[in-house]
Amino acid sequence: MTTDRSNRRDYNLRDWLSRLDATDRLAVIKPGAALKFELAAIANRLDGRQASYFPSPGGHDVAVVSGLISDRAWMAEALGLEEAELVPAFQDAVANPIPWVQVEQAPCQDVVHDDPDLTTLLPVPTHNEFDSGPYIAAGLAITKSTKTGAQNVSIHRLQVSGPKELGALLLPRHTLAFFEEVEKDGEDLDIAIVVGTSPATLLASQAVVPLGFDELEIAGALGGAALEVVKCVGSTICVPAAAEIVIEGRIAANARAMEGPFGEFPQYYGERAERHVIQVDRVTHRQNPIFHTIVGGGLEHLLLGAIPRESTILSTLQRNFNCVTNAVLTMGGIHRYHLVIQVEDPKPGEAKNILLAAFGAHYDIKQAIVVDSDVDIHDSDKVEWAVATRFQGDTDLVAVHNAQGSKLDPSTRDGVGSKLGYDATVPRDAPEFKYTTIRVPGEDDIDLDEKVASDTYLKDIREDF
Ligand SMILES: [Mn+2]
Repeated sequence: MTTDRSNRRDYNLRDWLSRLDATDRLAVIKPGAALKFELAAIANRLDGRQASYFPSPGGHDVAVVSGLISDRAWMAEALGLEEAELVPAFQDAVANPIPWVQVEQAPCQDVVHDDPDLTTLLPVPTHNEFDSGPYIAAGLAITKSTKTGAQNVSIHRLQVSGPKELGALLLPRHTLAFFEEVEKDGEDLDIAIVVGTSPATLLASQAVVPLGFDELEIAGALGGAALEVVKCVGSTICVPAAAEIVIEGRIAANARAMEGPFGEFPQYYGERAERHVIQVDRVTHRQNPIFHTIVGGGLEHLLLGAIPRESTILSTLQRNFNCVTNAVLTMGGIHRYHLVIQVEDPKPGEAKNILLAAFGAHYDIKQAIVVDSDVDIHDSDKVEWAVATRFQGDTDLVAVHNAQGSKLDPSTRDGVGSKLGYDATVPRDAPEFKYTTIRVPGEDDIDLDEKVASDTYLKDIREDF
């Protein structure tokens, strides 16, 4: 499974902004939009149509951008791909990562602040109504295992708690694993938070891959060339050289503080609780840096999770089931919880096995539907039609109760809930005509311009009405 990378185009952030601008997809916002609510309000109103660029938000001299990638087609374009190539390209990048190359000098270290005050240095916005305050929402957190030296990249919501303090939600994944390796000995863990990277790096950061995979190597493969990185000023962590802003610090051992609430992807708030604390030592940035923010619950937030998850889920399913051709996390299921799987000629009963495997592929998945190859899985009406006409609750339903789900789904019991699977494929032993879909011969070939009457002919007809 290798993809042709010759046409690959990895836009860096600034080139991508120029591309959006040149194609009427970048709204430049007048100076003065307030960082609290107003910036997010404008970004949300433009979400999916235009990215929003604030050259001087709230009187700040650092620009903010939001909505960089709020459509699958935009993401494909930013990587020099067709939309249908996006998930296969991500699968390929995960399977064939490209090691990064280290450079000595990098734009992201043009300016160095050794005594930064996060409350004034960066234009950090407050997004949703009950957010506890300003959040760095699009920061790529890079850490390094003290055991193996492997790096990890992930995005965590980061509350600005003080001039040099961030509150972080670390889910039980890789950043937390690296931190727990050192916290037991009372040691802090170095961290770099990178704001403003290429679309490829942003997408790669969300890869659902095992511990030990460096997502920056996936970013390189996705972009078609090794990523250039530079060593942090105060640690051995390597960060993308072309990044806009790098916040260097440490996840503090034996420190916890209140964090949240924060508006999350399910369109509800992540709750306030005792969370990890990051002490900030330094901020480096480009000349005239651009601060990227992802408004919680917006299309950019949803989409960045969707593509990498679809890729991993599809790879997992395809390892065991030859008949699986495609999978999509639907928008209605906030690109996390509801999955549609397409199959080509499954064996009797196989759809049920696929459903069970889907529940194991990612704990977030709550509902999965298997459909045949004649159903467009990107069209929710077509998927619903398949359920309406090819599914019966007594024979085609798989239900698993008291399973691990998403803690951010408010209907779960602290992340424990039910999973439902629908086999909406045509039964293999059904009489053929029973499921023959209706079709008017020649419908697709009709040239309406040729068949629909012109005005002069109509005049005569209308006199007969
Ligand atoms: Mn990881």
